Amino acid sequence: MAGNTIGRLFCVTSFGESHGPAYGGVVDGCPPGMSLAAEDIQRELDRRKPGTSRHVTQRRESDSIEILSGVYEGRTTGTPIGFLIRNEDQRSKDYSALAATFRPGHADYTYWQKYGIRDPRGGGRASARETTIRVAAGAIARKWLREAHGVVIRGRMTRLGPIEVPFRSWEHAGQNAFFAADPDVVPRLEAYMDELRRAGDSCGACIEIVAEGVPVGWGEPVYDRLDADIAHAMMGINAVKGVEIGAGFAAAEQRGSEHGDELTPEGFLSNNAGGILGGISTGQDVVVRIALKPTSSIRIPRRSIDLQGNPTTVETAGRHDPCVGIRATPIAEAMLAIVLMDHALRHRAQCAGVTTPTPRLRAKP
Ligand code: EPS
Repeated sequence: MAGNTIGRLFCVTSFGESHGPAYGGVVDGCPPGMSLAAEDIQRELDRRKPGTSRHVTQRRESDSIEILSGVYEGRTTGTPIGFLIRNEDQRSKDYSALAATFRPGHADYTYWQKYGIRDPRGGGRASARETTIRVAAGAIARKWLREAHGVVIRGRMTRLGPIEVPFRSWEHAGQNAFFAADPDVVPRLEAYMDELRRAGDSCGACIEIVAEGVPVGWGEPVYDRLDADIAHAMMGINAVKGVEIGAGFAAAEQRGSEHGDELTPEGFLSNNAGGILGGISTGQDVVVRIALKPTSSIRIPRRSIDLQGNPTTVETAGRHDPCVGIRATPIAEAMLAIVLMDHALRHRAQCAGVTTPTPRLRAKP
């Protein structure tokens, strides 16, 4: 009802605010018997955490996970997995001026009008720091998906502001602060970010996430299509303004003779569908792209209003990501994992015994 839970059979709930004592999550529905240690989750959290390069917020958070329940002698028990990540480096005075106005492009205004009360410190519930919980829950999902189905989920930045980031190889995406899969572009990205930071401005980014090894059949038509649930999960990430699956918006420019992925005994010949047809996975790679807006907390003065509606200007002090997209790759990977695991369990519940005479086609070679 209140929008803090995602998933039906693999069900993730988060709570917490950026300047409260902690964030926490509950993952309900994880099958019993999977080995799970805090380190399995910590590894993923460390990919997202702040302060890891000069291009992101300098807030110092260890993002250390404490597992509170649902694991006994190193294995999941099938009961709710509760966990906590304590906030360690709040600097709430940075936000005192913001309590009386609204940052253009931020949730300040809508939270205030909706609830009539808001915690302005660090953006409160609207803070991108909530994504720690998504990454922690996603770490559980991706471990289960890998072990139970051989699914591998990877992500990379495809655009930083005006700079397109080409693909060279997945291994490079894990070796720089931008999750860029081409090391040659990194100096340009760094120079762009250094200039942007000096100007006190911010920029957007695009991320691509690919899930390999998803079998044919996951997804529940008609309202819970796999692509609809992926879009729901991705749009739920702070700052996301666009989602594409497969050919995405470019599909509008294609002809049917070009778009439809031909089937041959050797497999599909292309993947414009992004691995999903009729809301059900095809067995090809699930390919998702998201666009993130520029961060709204910038040092450049912008016009706004005060609580009485009088004109004012706002400029945001404090520690902020000049581009939230730089840390978005592990978050988007996690959201895809959460959705895929939910649908894997749902498919197993209704259709586990289904067989057909038709061979399962290989993904595009
Ligand atoms: C955020 C504002 C900043 C960021 C924070 C997200 O918080 P603060 O002003 O308290 O430093 O540092 O990001 C994180 C701490 C994090 O872990 O991602 C916001 O408004 O979204």
